[in-house]
Amino acid sequence: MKKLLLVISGIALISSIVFASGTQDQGQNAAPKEVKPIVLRLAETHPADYPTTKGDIRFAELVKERTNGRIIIEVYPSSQLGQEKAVIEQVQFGAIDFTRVSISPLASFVPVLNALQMPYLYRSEEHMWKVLLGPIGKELLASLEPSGFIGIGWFEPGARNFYNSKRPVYKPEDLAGLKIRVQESELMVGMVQALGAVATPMPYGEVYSGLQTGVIDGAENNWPSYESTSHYEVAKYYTLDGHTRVPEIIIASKISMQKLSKEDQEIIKQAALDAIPYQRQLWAEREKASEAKVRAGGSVIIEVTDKTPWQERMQSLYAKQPSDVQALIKRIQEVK
Ligand code: GTR
Repeated sequence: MKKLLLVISGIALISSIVFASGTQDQGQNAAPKEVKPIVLRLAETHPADYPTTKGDIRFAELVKERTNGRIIIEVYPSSQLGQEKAVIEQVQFGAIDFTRVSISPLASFVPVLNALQMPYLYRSEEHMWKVLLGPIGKELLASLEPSGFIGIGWFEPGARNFYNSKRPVYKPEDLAGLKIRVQESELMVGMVQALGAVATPMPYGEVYSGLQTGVIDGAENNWPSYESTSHYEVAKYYTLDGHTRVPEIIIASKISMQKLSKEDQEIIKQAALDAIPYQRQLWAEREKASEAKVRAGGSVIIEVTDKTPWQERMQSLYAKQPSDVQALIKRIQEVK
């Protein structure tokens, strides 16, 4: 009897081992293969707490959510992946997948974009957004493709104003001879020259030391950038001439996007569009907060009541534009 019991329990043990290992095998075969997410990189020049960076992060979150974690976009803030122009080049050859940049440096690659950043072009922020979200904005996003980029979406750029460390500027003549940093953009060089100042193109990250060492006397930017970079501490005269609204854009590398399915490409585009209201909301809040901080910091803020003399100086710049840009400018002006 004892023998029989031993044999039975022996058989039971063996069969349970076989069964267990069988289910284990079966389990391994049946479980869905662990799919590694596609990890893509987005380069941003601003710090992590900046409204535009937060907009990028929202965009990345929406993509992750809507692809159930299959596509992860990692946002690299604070120019960790390089300054804007260098980053754009890397996006063009697929070494960086996405970037959020100002269209100013991008227009060196796709000159028709200049139509969107002409000085004193928009009547208001609303006018600009109507253009960006309407047929013109869509056409211009599509116009990037032959240059190796996929236009994904727009972000709020605010209005840009001149600032300098030398003197209060009330009218264009007051800028005469001042060395003003501009973005790496031919159009912006032309704009500053038309105002009688000396244009110095340089990357954003070099402006603070440029101001500090006197390599430049001034620059131009919106309230949040003037504040977040601490430029206001070294160049305290800020003139509210609002010469440009230079749309911010998210672009993807065509090489990176082509590796994704059409559905995923659509999810990415839609996610960027859906991040816009969030970025605009944060932008409006930060604009106010930055203005308050700059004023409290002792900057001298100069209001410009009559922009006519500034606008008149831009006539030659408008006249110089090629016919495709001129045609777009006309259409933009006609957007009601
Ligand atoms: C900021 C813009 C940046 C960068 C910078 C500059 O307003 O958000 O992307 O272009 O201006 O002046 O270089």
